Amino acid sequence: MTTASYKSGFVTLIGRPNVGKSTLMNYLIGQKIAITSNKPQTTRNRIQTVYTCEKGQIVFVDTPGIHKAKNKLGEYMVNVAQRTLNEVDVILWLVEPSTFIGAGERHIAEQLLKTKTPVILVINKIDTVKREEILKFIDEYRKIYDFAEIIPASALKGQNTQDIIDTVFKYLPYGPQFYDEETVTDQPERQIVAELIREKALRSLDEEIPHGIAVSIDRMRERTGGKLTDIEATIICERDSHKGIIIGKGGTMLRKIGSQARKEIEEMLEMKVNLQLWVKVKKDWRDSDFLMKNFGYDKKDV
Ligand SMILES: Nc1nc2c(ncn2[C@@H]2O[C@H](COP(=O)(O)OP(=O)(O)OP(=O)(O)O)[C@@H](O)[C@H]2O)c(=O)[nH]1
Ligand SMILES: [Mg+2]
Repeated sequence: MTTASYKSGFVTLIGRPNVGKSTLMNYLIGQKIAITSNKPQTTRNRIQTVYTCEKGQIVFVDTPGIHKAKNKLGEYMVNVAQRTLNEVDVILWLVEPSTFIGAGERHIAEQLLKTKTPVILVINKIDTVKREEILKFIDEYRKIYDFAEIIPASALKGQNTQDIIDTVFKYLPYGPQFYDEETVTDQPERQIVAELIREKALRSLDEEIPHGIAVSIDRMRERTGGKLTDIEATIICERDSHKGIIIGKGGTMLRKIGSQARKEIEEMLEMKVNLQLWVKVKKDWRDSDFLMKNFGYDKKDV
C-alpha cells in the first residue's frame, strides 16, 4: 500500500573508479549484489537494486567508474555512467577523502553542470582519515560545485549511511512503489554468478590481468530434486601468458578462484554447487565490438 506521502525514484552512484560506489550500494540495500575489489574499473555495467521502506522506494543505479578510456570496453563503461546521469532523480557523487581535486573530479563536475538533477556529494572512506580533516575536504569540494548536500561517510564501516538514505528521501518526488518488496535487483542469477567468478579472479590476480578478464556462463542447471546446481563457466583473458597465470602452477590459481566463487554462489543459491571453470584466450577482446557484445557489454544497451 502506498500513501500520499510515499516517495520513489531513481538514484545513481557515480564517481571515479575505486571510490566505493558498489560497496556503498551493497551496504545500503543490505545485500551483496554488485562485486567490489581494490582494483579500479571493477564495475562494468549499470546495476540496479531496490531499497524499500515505509517512507518509499529507492532504486539505486550503480555505474562503472568514470575514467579516461583506453579501449572500447572503457568507452562503453564511461558511456554507461554518463548516460545514467540524465535518467535519475538524485545523483550520489562519491569521492575519496582528500583535498586534492584532480582532473578526474573536475571532469565529473563539468558533466554534472549539464544536469539539473540534485547532486549529493558523499565523501567516502572517512574511516581512513582524522575527523578534523573532514571539514577541509568539504570546503574544497564546495568550491567546485553547488551541491544539494555533502555527507561524509564510510561504506565499509556503515558510518552515516542512514543519513544518506534520509537525505535521498528529502530530494525524491512523491510517487508509487515501482517494484514489489521482494525485488532486490534487476540482475539475473546467471549474471551475478558470472560477476562473482570475475570478482574472485580480480581479487586474486595482480596488475594488468584483471582488466582483461570476462566471464561467460556456458551452462547452469539445477539437478532434479533441487539440492545441487551444475555450473560450467569460462574465464576469458587476452593473452596466452595471462592464461598461464590464471591457471597457475598445477592449476592452483584456478582452483583458488573456483573454490572462493563456489562458496559465495552456494550462499546465494542456497544449495550446493558443482562449479567447473575453463580459461580461454580471446586476443584484444576489449577492442572488438563483436566479442564485447558476446560477453555482455552491448553498446545498444547503453
Ligand atoms: N577503508 C575503506 N575502504 C572502502 C570504503 N568503501 C569502499 N572501500 C574499498 O574501496 C575499494 C573499492 O571499492 P568498490 O566498491 O569496488 O569501488 P567502486 O567505486 O565501485 O569501483 P569501480 O567499480 O571500479 O568504479 C574496495 O577495496 C573497498 O573495500 C570505505 O568506506 N572505507
Ligand atoms: Mg563498482
